[in-house]
Amino acid sequence: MAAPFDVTIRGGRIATDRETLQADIGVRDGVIVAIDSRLPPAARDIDAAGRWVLPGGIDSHVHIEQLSGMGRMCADDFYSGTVSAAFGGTTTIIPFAAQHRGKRIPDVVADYARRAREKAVIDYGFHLILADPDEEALTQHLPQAIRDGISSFKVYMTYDALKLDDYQLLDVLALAGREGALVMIHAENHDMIRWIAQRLLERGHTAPKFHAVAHDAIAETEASHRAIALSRLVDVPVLLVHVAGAETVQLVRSAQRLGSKVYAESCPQYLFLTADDLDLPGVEGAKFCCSPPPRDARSQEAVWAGLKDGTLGLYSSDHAPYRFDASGKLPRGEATTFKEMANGVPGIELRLPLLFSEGVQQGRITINEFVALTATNHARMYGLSHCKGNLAVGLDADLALWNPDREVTVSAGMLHDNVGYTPYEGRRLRGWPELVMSRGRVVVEGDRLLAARGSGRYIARRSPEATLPAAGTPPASRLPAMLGLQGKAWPTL
Ligand code: DUC
Ligand code: ZN
Ligand code: ZN
Repeated sequence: MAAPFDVTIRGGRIATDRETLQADIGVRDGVIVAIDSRLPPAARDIDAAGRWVLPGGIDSHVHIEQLSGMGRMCADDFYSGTVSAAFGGTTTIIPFAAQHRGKRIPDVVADYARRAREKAVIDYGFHLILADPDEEALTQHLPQAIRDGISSFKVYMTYDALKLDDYQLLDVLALAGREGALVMIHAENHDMIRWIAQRLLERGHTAPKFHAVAHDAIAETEASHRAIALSRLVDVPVLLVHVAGAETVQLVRSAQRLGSKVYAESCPQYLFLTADDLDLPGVEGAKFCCSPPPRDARSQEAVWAGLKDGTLGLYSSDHAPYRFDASGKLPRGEATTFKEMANGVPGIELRLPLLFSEGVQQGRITINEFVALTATNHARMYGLSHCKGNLAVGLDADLALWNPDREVTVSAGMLHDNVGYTPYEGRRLRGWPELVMSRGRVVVEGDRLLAARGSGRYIARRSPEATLPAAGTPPASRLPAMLGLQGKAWPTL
């Protein structure tokens, strides 16, 4: 008789977002079909004794093969980006299909889809970056994109080439409410940043460290507050991406307690870096420049607390890979000012090892919180939980075997991205994903890549299915009823 499973993962400690158990996992046709003690032998048995068996990470904020608002191309294409993700224990990514003004959304989506199809080694979906929400986009192209599985869009409150005004943000929110999509917001006050930057440059303050001065935490908090107010006005949820500052964490927590439908994400750079890292000789600090910038020790603690208590439900990398040369960070070499450097840091491969080592191993979060923050909540928020984000019968066999005792000293040379440096150089981490499986295929084993270029699949996402808990009843805006804006109901977990 043929073995009942293609693969059995035997004897590991399994963690889901809710529980921890010692059991075997049986996989057939790429799907988990059994979780039980002592499953029968399979065509291939993988020994997981002494290992954590965790859901493969979902990284829902990555920039891959994307042209930035400043016209700079990312260093990673869909091959190097997904290979790097896989080596870090991530099995699904949601990068952006980035619209620039004047470009038609269907063309943008088709272009990204083709490039990803040819190169990705793990599964992926897409968000849209929406820079031009004109009538045709709002009435035809966005509803079609949502039907095609792109159920979230990112919009910007800053950057000359991308910024939407409040009127446009309300248009986008209203559409998302009608169609059951999620709006992700880059919340920074554009004019505050522009105003400070102009004065810094006039005084000859051009070094990378002034990026963090220009992107003051107040600019983040003000825009976040405004985004929440716009969301309340039309009664449509928002997700604040890359929350950096202590005040913004507190703002989100208070808004959630009042019942606002605001969700929030943070990233490794806000746990492990501060603005002081930008203060290096010459232009070296450009390697640590992202927007919003890393802040201070108090904000790091606030982000940890927010991840722990659920205020920040998502932990993503915001992998925005730019090389330390004219193609990315330094268009004018040593003369490059902080306004000209590409914004973004790499993190797709180290996102999980950093949180595992400094969060789980240091006792700041539990292993189940790790799973929720890195996989399950992303699946719920972004309409993937019918197939991804946990270890359960019926879900894709996307998982990683973590050796909790493996010690690693981070260096750029060990990573698989195409960036050439890492902001985490020299850090000592404990715990590493040694075997990574995507839909039942072993894609990484030790230092070997076993997946073929183009073997990742596009996943059409559904509407976000659930929200994170909201404590109160929102002070209701009567506007949605008066304007006929009611859309999809958003259940509470
Ligand atoms: N916003 C991002 O989300 N990523 C990189 C830079 C930025 O401004
Ligand atoms: Zn952003
Ligand atoms: Zn980003």
